[in-house]
Amino acid sequence: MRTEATNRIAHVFTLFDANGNGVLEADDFDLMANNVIEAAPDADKAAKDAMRTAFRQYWTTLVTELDTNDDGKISYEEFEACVLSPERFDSTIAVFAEALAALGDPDGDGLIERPAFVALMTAIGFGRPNIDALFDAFDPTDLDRIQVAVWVAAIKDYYAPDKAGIPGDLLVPGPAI
Ligand SMILES: [Ca+2]
Ligand SMILES: [Ca+2]
Repeated sequence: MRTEATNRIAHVFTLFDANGNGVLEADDFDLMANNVIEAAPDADKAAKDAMRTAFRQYWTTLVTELDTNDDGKISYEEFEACVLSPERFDSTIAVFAEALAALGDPDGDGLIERPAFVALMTAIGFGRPNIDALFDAFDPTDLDRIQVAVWVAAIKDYYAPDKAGIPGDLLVPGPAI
């Protein structure tokens, strides 16, 4: 596994622990779903429902695949194993990525404006400089928009154990920024 992949996973673990108690549990994903949906006021109900379902599926997959000690919570040590067998998470990550990107594109034109992107990523908990660096790495148009498909692909790459030097690395706080 690449160090960069470990750093990405470690960062997302801290963000997904939305209630800050050091482990992931169902509550964290409900909390995160609410925060993210609130950050996309222009999205329609179907898109919001899809996001909520995607967060639930994400949690269900984690607890099914990774809860080694069977306590209904995912510790960081348990979570780390998700990058060791990415094929077990591909479909869940794909559903999550599509739902998140769809929230950022309420008019369905396949493009996401920077303020919508910033609002969603801030709701997840990423830092503003990191969010802007990522958006810039997606090669925005003259009107400061990025393609939905580019973002979806980047979310999938974020979890890939063998990838380094990718835009997603810009989300990890540290000297790279
Ligand atoms: Ca927690
Ligand atoms: Ca556990």
